[in-house]
Amino acid sequence: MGYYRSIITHNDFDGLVSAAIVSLALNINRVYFAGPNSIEQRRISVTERDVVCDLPYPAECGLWFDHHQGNVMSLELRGISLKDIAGEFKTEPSCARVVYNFFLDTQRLRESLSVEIGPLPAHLEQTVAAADIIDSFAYPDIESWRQETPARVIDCAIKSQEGPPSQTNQFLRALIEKIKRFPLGEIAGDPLIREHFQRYRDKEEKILQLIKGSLYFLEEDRERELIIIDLTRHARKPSIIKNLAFLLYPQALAVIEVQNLFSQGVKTNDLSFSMALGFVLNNREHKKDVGEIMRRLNIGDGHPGAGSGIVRCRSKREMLSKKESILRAIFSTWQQM
Ligand SMILES: [Mn+2]
Repeated sequence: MGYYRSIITHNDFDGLVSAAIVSLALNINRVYFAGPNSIEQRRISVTERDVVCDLPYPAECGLWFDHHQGNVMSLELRGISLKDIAGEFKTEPSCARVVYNFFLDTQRLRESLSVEIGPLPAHLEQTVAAADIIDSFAYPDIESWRQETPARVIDCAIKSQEGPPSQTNQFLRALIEKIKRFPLGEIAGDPLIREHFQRYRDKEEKILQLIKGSLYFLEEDRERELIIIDLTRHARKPSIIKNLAFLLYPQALAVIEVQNLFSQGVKTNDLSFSMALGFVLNNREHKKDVGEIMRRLNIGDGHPGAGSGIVRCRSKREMLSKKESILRAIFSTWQQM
């Protein structure tokens, strides 16, 4: 038995690939899944014998691997120095890339970690390259995003999970075992993965209809640059994939989704805005920065490609008027960039 006991990883494609690599390298088979919030709210206990991937830094852990710039900023706020943390942080397109490069350097590791490092199979090279694209959303156009590559099929299968946590975790753990052993092409052909993928595509079709019925442009937006998806009329929390809006308006430069916040399933008057750049901007020089818009309006944060904000309202009337004024402020800030 080595020193490290278990892996705690993000429950997305990047997190699964990261966990597969750590599992092979350190020979640990116990994996737990988490989202960023459950780490920040300390809902999961993490010890010095755990390896944490693609998640915020917990109170303590054995090894930490990550690539989110925001997580380093919050470390600084907590007065923790990166130098004092074992593992690796790099602003790579995926955490899988950070983990992969770290464990490739086995010679150095044997000395510094004083544990045996297992060999990494050759197929992981391509798996990690796929994680880079998926996690950084590096698609040149909407067609490439929609293409059924093995990585996308698996990514959608992961996103289609909606059963009880025990069932989802079982699915994710089995998938990690496959990622360790087989190239993505083989995994994507698995009938179970296909079935989950198809379920995701069916859900997407319904979401596309919902988006069609909730989409508009501001009057001042004559070039139709900024797609607005307004979901505030829904009594129950709709969950959408806002990038699907670019199927309807492929030339639009950005999309913004506005909806009410829900508290324990009950609709509140508070608003949430979430915005992302369009595919066309991936192929040209520009100065648009979504995170900067959220910060300038003092409603939230993000990075250049995507960001979100929250606006509190005391009544339905205030909610409706703020929705309008914030959307217009976002658009005028956008135009000035
Ligand atoms: Mn990631």
